[in-house]
Amino acid sequence: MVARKIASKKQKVKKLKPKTQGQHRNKKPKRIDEVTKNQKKNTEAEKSMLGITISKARDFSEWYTQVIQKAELIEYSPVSGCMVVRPYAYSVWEAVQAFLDKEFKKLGVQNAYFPLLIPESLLKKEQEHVEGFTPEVAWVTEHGNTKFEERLAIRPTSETIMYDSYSKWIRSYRDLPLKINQWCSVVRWEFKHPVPFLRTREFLWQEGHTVFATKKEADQEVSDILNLYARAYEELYAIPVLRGKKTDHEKFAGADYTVTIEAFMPIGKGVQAASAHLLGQNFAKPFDITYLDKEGKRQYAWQNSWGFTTRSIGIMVAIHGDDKGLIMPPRIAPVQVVIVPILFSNTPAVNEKILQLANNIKKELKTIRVELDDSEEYSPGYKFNRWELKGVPLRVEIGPKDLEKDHVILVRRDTGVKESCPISEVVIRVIKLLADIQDDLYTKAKKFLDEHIIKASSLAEIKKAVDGGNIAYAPWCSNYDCEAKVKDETGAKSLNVPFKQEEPKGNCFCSCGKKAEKYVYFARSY
Ligand code: 86X
Repeated sequence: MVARKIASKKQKVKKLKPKTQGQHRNKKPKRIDEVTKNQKKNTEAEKSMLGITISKARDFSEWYTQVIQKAELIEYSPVSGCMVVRPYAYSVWEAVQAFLDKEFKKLGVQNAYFPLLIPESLLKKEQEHVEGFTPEVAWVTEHGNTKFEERLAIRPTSETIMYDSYSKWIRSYRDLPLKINQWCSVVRWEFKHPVPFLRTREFLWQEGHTVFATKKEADQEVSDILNLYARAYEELYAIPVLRGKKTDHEKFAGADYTVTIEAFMPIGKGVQAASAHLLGQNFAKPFDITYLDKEGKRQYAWQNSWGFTTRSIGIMVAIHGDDKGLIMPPRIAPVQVVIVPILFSNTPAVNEKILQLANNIKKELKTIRVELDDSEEYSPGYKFNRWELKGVPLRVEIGPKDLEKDHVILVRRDTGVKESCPISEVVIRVIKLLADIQDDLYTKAKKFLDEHIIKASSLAEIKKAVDGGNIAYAPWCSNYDCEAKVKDETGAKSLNVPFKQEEPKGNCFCSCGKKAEKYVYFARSY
């Protein structure tokens, strides 16, 4: 099934030129021995320019910074904390967007667009939700040289501006449910060190804002949306996630409760991957979102909000990448297969045949996102490195020897495993390999996650687990005091309280003497 999904995705990707040019131009086809010699030289020189110069295990943060730039995902901007999302990264976002948007529509959600600028009075209408965030709000204070009478916030999230409209639109039970989503960017002036995708001051997201007559419907939707978010991570990004409820202390202040999916970074930190909130009637009251029920009685409506961001791209880079660069899971890879013809022969007729075959294979793989790298400026070795850096899941090599044998070479990006494949079987084999790569990336990440969840029944054990770069899974009495002790003594936060868990036996981890009610995950986090 995965194979079919991969095959049905059509996406066009702009051909990207490497930044580094000049030294290694092999304009004319060369003799094989000559090229092999040069090629070796090239690889060394090229590596230092194009390749990743630090290992992921040695210095993760430097590795990440190099990968996202060298793979042409982002460009830094003149404003700290803002970034340019380049076509190669935007294409990933479009794939995830397409999936989520389709699923939202199946749930009856419509897209709309609300203003970027929010008057201060409106933003502050629901105090509880804005209070903690005030220092993060960016303001527009003037036009030309004239000050505004009231400052305008650049939206950090759109609850207030949307609910101002909702209060006008909702009159009776017949107007419900109301389900609106918007795709946009938001600005939050974070003070922590910015990291592209993972923590930026402006980021792209979708925010869904829905209104129901009953809490029951709202509860159901929160659960449906979180499942959808989990599917985007697990099925598209090949990233396993932990589903659960935030503790009261970690939930969004404007919500009755918050549910999240959490992912696990290779440096041993948790990271919130997406969230959905049951807002209850916390916004309905200040914004006067009421409806007349069937008996003609006025009732406050029930609301949800939920969001998914480009942080997901950063999590994917961090989890799957290796010392050669990115590894893109096939289902969201802008280029799923790259064909590299090896034009070494000094017989133009042979090169011609290789190119013809390469073009034929490209045509046959029409349901797959294929790039044929037939540029004459670069050596095959250079091309291999470049497409590996960009994380293309599968490479097809076609050389003179392959031509003779009616075979091509297929090389997996994730394992480096090479195989020879008869030309007549290329399509079916490529589809199978892409599905395998997708599954294997997930399995590998799942194994890594599972191995790093450590059961801990005391504060000391939690400390040991999180100090070792793990997630602690600990029995908890549900009181904030005990949760706060973990933060104070280890620096770790609670990630969430998993939905699926066994009945905890015994007492709370912190020796408060109370009976444990639930298991909770703790980890250092982003
Ligand atoms: C919380 C809540 C919620 C819709 C989501 O998590 C998903 C999509 N919104 C967002 N939040 C704020 O409300 C917030 C408010 C201000 Cl004023 C701010 F500066 C930063 C904020 N950050 C998060």
